Amino acid sequence: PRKPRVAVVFGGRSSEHGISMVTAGAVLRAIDRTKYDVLPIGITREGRWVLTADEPERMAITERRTPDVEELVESSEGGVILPVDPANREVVYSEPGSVPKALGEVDVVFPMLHGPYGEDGTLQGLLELSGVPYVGSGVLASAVGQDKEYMKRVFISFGLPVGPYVVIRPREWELDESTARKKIIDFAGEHGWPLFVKPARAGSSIGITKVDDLSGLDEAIAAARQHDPKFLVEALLRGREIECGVLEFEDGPRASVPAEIPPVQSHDYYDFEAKYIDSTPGLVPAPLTPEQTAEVRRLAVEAFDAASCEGLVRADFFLTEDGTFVINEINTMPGFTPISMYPQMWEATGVPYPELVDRLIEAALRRPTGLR
Ligand code: G1L
Repeated sequence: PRKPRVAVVFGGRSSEHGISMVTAGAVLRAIDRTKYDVLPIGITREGRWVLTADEPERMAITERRTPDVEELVESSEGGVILPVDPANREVVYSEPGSVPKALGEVDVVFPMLHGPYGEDGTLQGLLELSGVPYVGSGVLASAVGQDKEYMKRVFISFGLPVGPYVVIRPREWELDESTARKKIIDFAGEHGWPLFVKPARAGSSIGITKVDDLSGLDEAIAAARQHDPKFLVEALLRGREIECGVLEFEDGPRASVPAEIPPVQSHDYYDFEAKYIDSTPGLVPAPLTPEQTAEVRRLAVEAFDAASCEGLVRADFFLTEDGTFVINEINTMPGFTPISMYPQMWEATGVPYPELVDRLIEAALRRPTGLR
């Protein structure tokens, strides 16, 4: 019987084009070629879908330069992938001015795109309509994972512990800035400064500002609203940052050993460069009591189920000074190079990187298409 064909989709129009490509290179290297055929599909910065060379060595970072899909386009003309024909699940490749050539049936897609049109559920929706199974969460969980307001609403409704926050919606701000500002000042009166102002729907730590007092508030709001007209204000949670990975096994989701992100002095929070490229600054496993470890693993699986995640999720917590865990967020597409936190947490749990990649593909292939 023929091997299942895995299409790895990476690059894209986001600022994390290079990170996505580096990560896809690691995944391409880890896929067992005796078991699967692979189809590397790059999306250029302009948004063209192209077949790339299957040369993961050329997808690494060199002297602080990240690779670019454009450099790996197979044909000099740069043909275009017409996503997928739902009738026969064929991915089609078209050289400019020529008849499209079928690339063959795709059995599963490994989506590796960041931000809008990647991890927010839209690509997952295209794949649903195409009837092609894919790795990771579906439309709903991806969208919930991308919107900090709805993420918190889901956690709260499932009884998970969430920190104090307020949401300012686009019309609320546009119609009456001063009332919206008062809502934030009242929140600060109750929870104290500093506050964090965050765009509701932006990946990583983009557009987030720590605000020490009223004088910095308007600038922080403007920064957040550059990324999303909806924003959140959160209280500072004093305590330790603990993360936990969840992975779908044959019999359901399991949590990894947790990790601790030590506080950083240089920047106020863990930025996306640090998250995706730098070697993990985390302590794996986190130095926690057996009871704390069990508790955070239970909460991580509850968060996975609350958001209807599939495949994997990274759940991020604060262990507050009173000894209780508060869930900060989930990430349906966590940093995924072999040195990123999520793979490191599974490595420490006994699942090496190639097995992790294989389990994700297997979970996607087991999943029925359509309602589930
Ligand atoms: F498909 C998975 F496994 F769900 C998956 C896909 C993508 C896990 C992690 C990622 N991560 C990335 O693609 C990225 C961190 C490079 C950009 Cl979101």
